[in-house]
Amino acid sequence: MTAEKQIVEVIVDKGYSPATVELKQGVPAELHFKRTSEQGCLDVVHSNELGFEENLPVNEVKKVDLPTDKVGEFDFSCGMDMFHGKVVIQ
Ligand SMILES: [Cu+2]
Repeated sequence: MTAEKQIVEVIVDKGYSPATVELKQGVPAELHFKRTSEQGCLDVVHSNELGFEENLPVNEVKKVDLPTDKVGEFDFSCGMDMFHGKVVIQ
């Protein structure tokens, strides 16, 4: 049996696209953040609920492992909490 993994690319450019990421509970998951513009405060993405904080250099893919043990909706945002995205685990 091959290990299943959920990988979702999130483009960071004046916000997050997609802004909502849907994942299955209990299956390992990775977000691949790719920032494509120089806009200032999007250079950091973080989530207290999901327990990560990453710098996002332009045009580099930053991989973030996500816990998927709990069902729910979890916010992530830019460094200044102006732009928001969310992860929905079900
Ligand atoms: Cu911001």
